Amino acid sequence: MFLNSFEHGNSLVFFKTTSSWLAMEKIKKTILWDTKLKQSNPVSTLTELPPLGMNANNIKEDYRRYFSYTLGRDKYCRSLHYSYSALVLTLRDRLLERSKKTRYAYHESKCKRTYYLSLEFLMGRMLSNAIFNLGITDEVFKGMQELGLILEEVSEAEHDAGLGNGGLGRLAACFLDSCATLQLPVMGYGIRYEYGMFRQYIENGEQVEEPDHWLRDGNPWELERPEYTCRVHFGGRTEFYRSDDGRMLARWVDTHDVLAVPYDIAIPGYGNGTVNTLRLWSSAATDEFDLGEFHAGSYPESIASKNAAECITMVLYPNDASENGKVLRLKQQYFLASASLQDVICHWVQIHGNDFSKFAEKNCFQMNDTHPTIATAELMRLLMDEYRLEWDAAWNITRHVMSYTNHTLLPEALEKWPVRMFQELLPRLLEIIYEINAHFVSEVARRWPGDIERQRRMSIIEDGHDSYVRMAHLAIVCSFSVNGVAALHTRLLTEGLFRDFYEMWPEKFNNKTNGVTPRRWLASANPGLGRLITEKIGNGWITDLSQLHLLKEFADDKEFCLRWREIKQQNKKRLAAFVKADCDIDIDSSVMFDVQVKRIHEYKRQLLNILHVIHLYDRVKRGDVANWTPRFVLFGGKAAPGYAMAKTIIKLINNVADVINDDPKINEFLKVVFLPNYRVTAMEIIASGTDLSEQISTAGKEASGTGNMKFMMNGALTIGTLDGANIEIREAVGDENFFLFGMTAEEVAELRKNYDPNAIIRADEDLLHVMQLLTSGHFNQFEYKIFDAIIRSLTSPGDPWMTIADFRSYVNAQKRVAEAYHDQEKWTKMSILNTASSGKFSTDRTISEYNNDIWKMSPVPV
Ligand code: JNB
Repeated sequence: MFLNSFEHGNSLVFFKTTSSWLAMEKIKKTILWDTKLKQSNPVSTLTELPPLGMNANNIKEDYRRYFSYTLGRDKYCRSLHYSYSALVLTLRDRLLERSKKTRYAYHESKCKRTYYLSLEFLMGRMLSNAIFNLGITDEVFKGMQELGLILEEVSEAEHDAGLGNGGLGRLAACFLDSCATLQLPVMGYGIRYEYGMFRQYIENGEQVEEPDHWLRDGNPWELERPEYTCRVHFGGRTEFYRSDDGRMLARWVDTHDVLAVPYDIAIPGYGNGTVNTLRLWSSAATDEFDLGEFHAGSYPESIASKNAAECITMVLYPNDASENGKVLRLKQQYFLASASLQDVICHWVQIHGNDFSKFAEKNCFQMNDTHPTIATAELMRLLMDEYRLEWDAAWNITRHVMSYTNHTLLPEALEKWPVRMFQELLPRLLEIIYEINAHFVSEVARRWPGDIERQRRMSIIEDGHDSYVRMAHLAIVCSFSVNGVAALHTRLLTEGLFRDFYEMWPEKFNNKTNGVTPRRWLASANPGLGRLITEKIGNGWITDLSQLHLLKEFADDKEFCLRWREIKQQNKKRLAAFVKADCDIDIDSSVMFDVQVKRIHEYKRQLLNILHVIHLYDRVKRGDVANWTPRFVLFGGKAAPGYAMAKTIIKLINNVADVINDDPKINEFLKVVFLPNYRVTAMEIIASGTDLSEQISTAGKEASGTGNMKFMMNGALTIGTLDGANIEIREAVGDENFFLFGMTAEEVAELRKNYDPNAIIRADEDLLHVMQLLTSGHFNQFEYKIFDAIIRSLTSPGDPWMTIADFRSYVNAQKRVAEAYHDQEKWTKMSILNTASSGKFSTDRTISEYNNDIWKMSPVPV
């Protein structure tokens, strides 16, 4: 007989699994953390502490105390890590002080709250952002200087918190900054991965992945909150029983449980005293042993089973557009959803008891893509099974609190889970999903009687030999709001992927064009430009980016343009030094910096860019260099470790770069670099040093893009297709300040029917040359056939990305770019107008729209 046990005090308590289930549940809950509740509240913890000082001396004093005592270092310590840690602890105190005030303000105002559920928060470094938002940059700089330290060097000791893949994860981080700055009661819930996004090295031109054990030296920002630990169930089975009041209730039994331990990170608003919270869950084993093995003498095996539990939050999945049904990933998703909902509900019950009548009025959950969407069914389970609400009451709450954001149009990125996997891992959740689906499908049937095909298309369950749970359908059915992340993306969703749902519930669908936080991506990443802007129009732009339009009147001011150009020059030098340090290649900072940094994916078409590079190389070789604009073409980005084509693209870029950079006759015209390990911290240097931003995805494929906004804000010009937010960027800055090329989404769809890339190649002499260089093995002289897969895909009539179709139009646009760069005065004016028109792309605007249309909260001043 399988037994469960848990340790209580000194005695092990044993229960037969099912018969004593209720008794055990009761006790388990109370001893999760610490049974000893405070009997009285000692007055000392209730009285307010005096506020912590914010000047250089106060910072210095605290720093020295942390360095010498808490960390125990002395004057012989050479490692910057401890200086960094001592400074973070000093700042964390100031953040915790404000965080407490913010919590009290939220509590006392009884405000509505929103929870941002996301498997990814790509925070990057947090030190300079915290200092900046606290408004003490000068004081900290001074304090450190007096201690003989350079703040910038100390900052360099921080690891990037790489808890995300790309756009979706960084968007979540920018959102948190804007929510705190707008004083909105928003809490982020995520996973505290032990290993973040892998570190990328390039060896022999190929990507090599290395684990990113970012927590190895500890994370001084986080505050462990073991008292809020909760228990997440997996496996087991469900059974029905009659409750005291005679109702039939379900319960989930024989489960394997995992503990979720929260770690909090403070999220300061800019200059307003608000500090919100990002709560990250870490998995831990319960202290229950598998006593079957225990008594059979397999003590080590029974202890080893702890590993499985601790594994859940071990590593971030490094896929940015697809995922192939791994059970560990589903565990991560449910772990996040369940722990976060339990946390919110526990807090609710503490204040309101079991009265959920106002729960929907006061709470909202924003789901970042379908990844945390199991939260919908989990909320139903908690309300019904744990708090005994009837189905209708639970459903009425669920459908009024859940909202869903879609981030991708790629069909292969739409998550679906095998029903069998669900049945094994989350049997009670599957039951609930089936019931939600039964109600839903009958609603479809009432609306479109007899339309069986529509019912089949819309069903949450995809039936077949292997059945699947379609997570996007679950998300849409259970949410009151569904949004895309750029105007085109939202339109394509309602016309394509989600058309049936749009016909059924048009009122659910809305657009929220993405943004980026101007605090990190302009003020901090480009302090030189930030100062110049403030000098001209004041500092209101930092919290109201639309004010940047005031710069337009200076676009013809000679002196202003000169200073603008000088700052760009400085930033290009900084970027060149960064490239030199990482790749040992010298770049002349007066040439055009042409940059494409983002995840490597076929739809983003790094291949189109490299085809153009090869074309430029071919032109130089042919001596076609009249009126040449020298360029430095920079690539960066990670390939998902299992995505073979993306990895081959990296190899091709590197091989082309080697041929070009090793040829002194080419070098004065062209240099190409693949920068390894692209990440948030790299972008902070790249964005401000870029002249030309490459946003060249196949139209209809890039949901929004956010890198495009960072570049624009920092005065880069864009060469781009009519895709994602590019369309809105072009509208904002005007066609004359944007280099447009390529097919529209509609033209792509039309041409697909009879696409003949080989005919296009034959008809275009330049393209023919480029393809001949590729097929002749010019870039893989001793690496036989390694680029065949790329050539096949480019020349295949079935190529979904239709790279060849846009080549001519792209090359022509690049010619216009080169000409425009010749006229530096005109270029500078266009650069100014780009920054001046970027006001819309602040996440402050995005978040205000989320709040006005979806969350409907009032700001809470602290
Ligand atoms: C993502 C992303 C999409 C799917 C998965 C993981 N999407 C990540 C990006 C879009 C950009 C857009 C940003 C922010 O909205 O990062 O989101 O600007 O255009 O590509 C994913 C992971 C695993 C399984 C399934 C999907």
